[in-house]
Amino acid sequence: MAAAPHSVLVYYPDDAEARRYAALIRPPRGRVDVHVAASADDAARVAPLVDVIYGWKVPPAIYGKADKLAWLQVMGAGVDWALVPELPSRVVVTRVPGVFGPWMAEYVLAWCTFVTQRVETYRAAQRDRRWIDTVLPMRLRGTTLLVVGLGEIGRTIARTASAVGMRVLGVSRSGAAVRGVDRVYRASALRRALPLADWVVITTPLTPATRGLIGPDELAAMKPSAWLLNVARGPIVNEAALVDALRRRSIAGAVLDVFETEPLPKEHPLWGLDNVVVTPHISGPSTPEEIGPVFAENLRRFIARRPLRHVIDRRLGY
Ligand code: OXD
Repeated sequence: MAAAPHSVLVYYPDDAEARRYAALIRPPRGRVDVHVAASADDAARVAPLVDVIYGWKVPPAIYGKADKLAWLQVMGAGVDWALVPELPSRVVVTRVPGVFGPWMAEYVLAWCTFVTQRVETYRAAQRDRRWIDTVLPMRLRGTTLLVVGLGEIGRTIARTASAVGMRVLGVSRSGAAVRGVDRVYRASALRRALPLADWVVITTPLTPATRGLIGPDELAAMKPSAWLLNVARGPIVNEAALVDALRRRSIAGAVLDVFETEPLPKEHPLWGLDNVVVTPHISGPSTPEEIGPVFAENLRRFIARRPLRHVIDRRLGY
């Protein structure tokens, strides 16, 4: 039988999950062959055949063999892992719009509320059968949330926070006004914005410009009562400086979903700090059901030779 005109590699470093993504691809009959791989070796075997990769954490070594590759659709929120020097410049990279912001907005509000509703205090009292009616929760309404990175995810978090009465400030490269954000600061003015916030939420992509963006000086600029929430990438925050700030309680606490090294090593000090919440990179999960329709629409365009949607700017890194 003749090969179909297009060939897609579905790559996910877990076989069952790779198959779940592949099962939802319904290309027009005879137009697309679908290959599934969960290891670098399996991916390398089919790499010369494919013009499309639909993947997560694709091993860069396979690009050298993927001479026909024209399009990479990433399955996650961040594209930093995809923009490796091995990826040929002709390859168009597309992202997933609209999926992660709502998840992350719920995550951020949940953990802010975890703090204001003093969840740990009441649960601890319950375990001891203590009735602590002198301890009251705090209001979330009226507190100030600073979103560092006003892309689609940051804007969704900003809207959600504003809907529950939080005052929302933002930081972006341009400093341009954004609906629902009271004031947007340019990235160069980050340190002026930080002292105003009760919550600092990191949503910026990891690029050379944002690596280490939150270092000792930025942490020192935050209020001692403020919490840092990172749902973006670990290396945007200087982890050693953060541990130091948390130990000295120069900030109140941190909710961290991402780390310099993942999984967070067992011996890492962040595990043991009582003012830190560690979650295992789950604030914006990828599911085949949510990502599949985005890929399907672009696959139809690819087959019809129409321009792809949600193309990232490889120079900017997002
Ligand atoms: C990511 C994701 O890009 O979890 O980190 O989607």
